[in-house]
Amino acid sequence: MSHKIFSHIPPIEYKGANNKDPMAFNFYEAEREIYGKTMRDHLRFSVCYWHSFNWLGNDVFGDGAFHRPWLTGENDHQDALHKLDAAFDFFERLGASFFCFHDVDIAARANSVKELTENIKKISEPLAKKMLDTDIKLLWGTANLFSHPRYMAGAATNPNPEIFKCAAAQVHCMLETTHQLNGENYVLWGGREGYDTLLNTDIKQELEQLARFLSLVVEHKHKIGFKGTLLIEPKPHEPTKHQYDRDVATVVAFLERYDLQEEIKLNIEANHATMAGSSFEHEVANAFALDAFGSIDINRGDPQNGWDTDQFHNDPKEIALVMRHILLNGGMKNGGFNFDAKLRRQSIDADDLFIAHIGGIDNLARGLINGVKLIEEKVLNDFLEKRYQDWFSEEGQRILSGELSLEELSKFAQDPEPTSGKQEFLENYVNRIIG
Ligand code: XLS
Ligand code: CA
Ligand code: CA
Repeated sequence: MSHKIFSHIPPIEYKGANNKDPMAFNFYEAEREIYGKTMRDHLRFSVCYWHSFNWLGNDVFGDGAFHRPWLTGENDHQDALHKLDAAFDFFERLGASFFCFHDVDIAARANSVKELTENIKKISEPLAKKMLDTDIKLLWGTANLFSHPRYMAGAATNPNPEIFKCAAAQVHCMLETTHQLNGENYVLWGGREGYDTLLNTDIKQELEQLARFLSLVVEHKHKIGFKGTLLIEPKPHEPTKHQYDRDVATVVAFLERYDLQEEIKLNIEANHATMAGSSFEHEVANAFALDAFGSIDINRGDPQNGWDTDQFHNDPKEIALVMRHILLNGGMKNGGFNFDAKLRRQSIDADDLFIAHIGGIDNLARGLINGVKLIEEKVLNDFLEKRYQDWFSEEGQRILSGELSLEELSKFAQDPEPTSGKQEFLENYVNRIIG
């Protein structure tokens, strides 16, 4: 069976920073404690089903290039079982504690929403057994509301309420499945919740539909007693020209308008941030500032093109800066780092899937170590504290509390001595620490 493709690979181990074995970790020591928590519990990394087990390496110009014996083309229940075996074999050898999947990733191919629901039920039992036997947990579940042609004009935002009902059926099924599998979160990515042209689109109407849909999901979550967090995953475009959930700030404003901000948090994907013209660090910091942080999909784009290349993240400096925000805000709670990342089409060896994840995990571990250094050395925090200290003076507090009017403030206004923002000093410092 599927085991064959990974059976030559021993469990991946930590072998130290200077070890040259590409099938070992240089930085990730699962049980190493940092601030009273193991690295494993800090990172809570997850492997995704779709890129790693459901994709043959096909792209818009070419066919599948990978050897994935469970993707026979039949896509029946046998294939789904075969895939399940292969996926858990991979998770175990890698030492992953979490995974994520869409409904269609895990189940046999269906011709209708009803059949999909039945297929999910059928695979749920062997899946639950695998999870129990291996102690591998579900970081989040989600429904694919973008691949089937019925969703070409959106799911919740479709002009046809019949399609809204299909989306409701899929989410109903997957929310319950996620709940049964003790999933820690449930993700809603608005893949086609947007438009290709305003010539055929009523934005106001579609936003109302989207808000209604999300309220229904919230209601059902409480009805079944699901304790996980509901997460929206922002992305500015692709597949549609414009997606309503374009970035953190847009989603938070939308949630507040419909009074959903306490119920729904955000799953931030690194490359979606860059596609939106922001940095990954900005999106994470903004989510914390707006009290909306939930989880992370970790990957990267390509600086020379603007599309969603979903590559494995490999910039330790960026991770260290992001990690600093996460640690300063109390660490990952029920979120995690999900590898929503895929191999390059030429990476056809079974080992490549391991090497990609090993690199991604090591990159996170290294970022964690360096993030801690940035915090311990206090240079950045001391600088920030000093920069804002006058706001904590008596007068600063009176301004913030609203005690002083515009008129009163204008009476005492006088130009202070300018101070330096010290950007280059801070950049040099960070480079020295992380270098
Ligand atoms: C696509 C998204 C998608 C979500 C889950 O760009 O990243 O994979 O994470 O539907
Ligand atoms: Ca994603
Ligand atoms: Ca992506």
